[in-house]
Amino acid sequence: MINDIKISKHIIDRYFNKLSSTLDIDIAIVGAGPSGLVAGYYLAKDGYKVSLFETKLAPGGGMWGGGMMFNEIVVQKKAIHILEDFGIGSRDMKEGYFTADSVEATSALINGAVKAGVNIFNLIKVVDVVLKDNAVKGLVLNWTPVEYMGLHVDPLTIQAKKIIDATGHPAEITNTLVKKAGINLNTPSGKFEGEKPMNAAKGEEETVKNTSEVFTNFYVSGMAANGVYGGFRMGPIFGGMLLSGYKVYTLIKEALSKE
Ligand code: 48F
Repeated sequence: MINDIKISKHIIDRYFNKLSSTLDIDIAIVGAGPSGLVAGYYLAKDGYKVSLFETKLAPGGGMWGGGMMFNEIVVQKKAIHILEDFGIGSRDMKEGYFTADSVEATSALINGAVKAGVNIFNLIKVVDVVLKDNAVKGLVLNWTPVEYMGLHVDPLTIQAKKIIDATGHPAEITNTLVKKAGINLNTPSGKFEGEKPMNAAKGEEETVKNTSEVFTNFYVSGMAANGVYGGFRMGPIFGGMLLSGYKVYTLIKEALSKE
């Protein structure tokens, strides 16, 4: 006979194992959009301990809705190898542009990341970072509903060797770091530059170029990288996001191999 209390017990036991094994990890990623999921996938495949925090119920970020809710995305040729790694089908649309079903693509990125070993925590909002010895050393977490309802509940903290801000357009974690700690970023001005308007060609290139360690142990990827460095937006073409996730993976792998 199915026992109601056993159902609860197994969920609670399993979740708390997952949560306590996340207290001290190699890489913590904030935001389960395409760049965060791709970075997590490759890092976990290499054997690193990776957790990813997503404030919303459903991971996937801005990829589900395609362009203006037409649930198709465009991916340029040079990023197709990443779609292939995740088993995502794409259709040649001509002139070097491919299309993919955004629901298939998003669900496959999530599934791939989880299967590779990324611990995804949805419904958890990252509200701050741990700053010690002029380096980012961890993240401060709270339940999304606590933040949403403005409840006065203190957060909990985890530590990680490397942190990725993959929060998309708002670059929320970098913003918080700059506002609260007044630090200088590795941008040309040392400041948070702010995203520029639409220019897909430039935006796509800049997303990958701007993906970098913007403060000690602290990396930006995807649209957050463009927000921090003052890059252009690009709309529903996603090759840059995928390649940015791949780039931040290579940067972190290289940095960790030297430690
Ligand atoms: O925005 P998002 O998809 O980030 P991305 O990987 O991709 C950008 C594209 O989707 C699109 C675009 C491409 O042409 O312009 O916008 O850069 O995903 C960011 C995720 O971060 C979550 C948010 O809910 C979203 O799913 N997020 C934002 N702030 C927090 C957060 C936070 N403080 N804590 C946890 N998750």
